[in-house]
Amino acid sequence: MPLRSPAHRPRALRAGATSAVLLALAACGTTPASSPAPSSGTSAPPAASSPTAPTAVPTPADGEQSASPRPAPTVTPTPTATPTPTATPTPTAAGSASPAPAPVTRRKPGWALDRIDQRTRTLDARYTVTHQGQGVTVYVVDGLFDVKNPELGGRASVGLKSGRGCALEDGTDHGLFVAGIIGGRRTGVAQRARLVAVGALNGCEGGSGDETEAQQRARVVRALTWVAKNGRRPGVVNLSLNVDAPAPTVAAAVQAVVDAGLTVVASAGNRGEDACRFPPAGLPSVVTVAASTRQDRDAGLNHGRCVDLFAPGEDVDSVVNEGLDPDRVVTSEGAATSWAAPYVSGAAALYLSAHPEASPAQVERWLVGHATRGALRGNLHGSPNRLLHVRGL
Ligand SMILES: [Ca+2]
Repeated sequence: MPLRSPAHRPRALRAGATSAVLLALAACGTTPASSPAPSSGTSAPPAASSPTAPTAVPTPADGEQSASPRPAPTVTPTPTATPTPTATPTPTAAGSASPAPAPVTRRKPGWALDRIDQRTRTLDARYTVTHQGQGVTVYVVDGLFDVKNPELGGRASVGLKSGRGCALEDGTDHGLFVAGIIGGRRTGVAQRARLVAVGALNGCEGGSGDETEAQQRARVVRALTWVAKNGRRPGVVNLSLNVDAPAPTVAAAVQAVVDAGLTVVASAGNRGEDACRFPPAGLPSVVTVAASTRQDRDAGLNHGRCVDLFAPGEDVDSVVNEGLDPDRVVTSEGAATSWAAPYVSGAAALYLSAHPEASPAQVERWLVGHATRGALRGNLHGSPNRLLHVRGL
């Protein structure tokens, strides 16, 4: 597949009614794939976010279907999720880590980094932060990926070796792309955060095919349980995946991670439906992230009262394997909440590097309270009008 395919329309990869774990990397059928805007040194954008919702299990031959129509939901409409609290009052002292570091500016970043460090829409071709995630560990609960990729700056390692990676139709590695948004040296929000790969998937399309729905969930639960037991504070857990039905075991495992003091960030999901129905989106104490576009519009994916805030999720830059692109950085096409959540995870790492003792509730309160209000235009489908903002630590 050509890496540059501006007219590429993402194709559906999702499996049929048996799928339980959906990677949140949908393409929004209503969102035009805008032309890629390579940032400095980046190149060749493959359509990184092709599938509407590839599953953790091998996908049957749905690869040819159009992504536009929402697949008939296999969801059981029984939201176990409760709305995520927008603010939790636990003002314990979240001590400052160190003397205020000097701001660091990256020039010509991708539009997403450029956007989240400023309140206004007109981009200034700069991404400036003071804290950079130093001292913070971000757990990427996802398909396993190559932690040696130079773009991860030697800061990544494998925590739980379980299952295998998820390579999207165009070759983009899902977990790697997520990790690159969190902490890639050129594309990451938090360029000094540690990244830990926690295996929670077993492929995502056309692969193994031998895991049942229960096995998929069990793998996600196992990954979360590992984090709850082994996760280091200050820490953040990124979940760019969703379950398409109520899942008490997943909810309990997520809560155990929060109880262990780690901040959990989840994608809202990509069906264009109520995010509350796709845990871990909307679970208590989880920061739930919807995707916005370069034009500050709702990307049209999951939405509603369970969303805490928006972050960029369309045409974003991140890391791929060298075999896919020699520069290892590409711009995705289409929209995906898989790509939006890691911007918030990176932001949580920035905050925790300034306030290492902060509780998950405090981190969430900062993320939500510090977001830019009223920046998003158009119909938000019931989601709050808040856009991630990272300056001012
Ligand atoms: Ca900027």
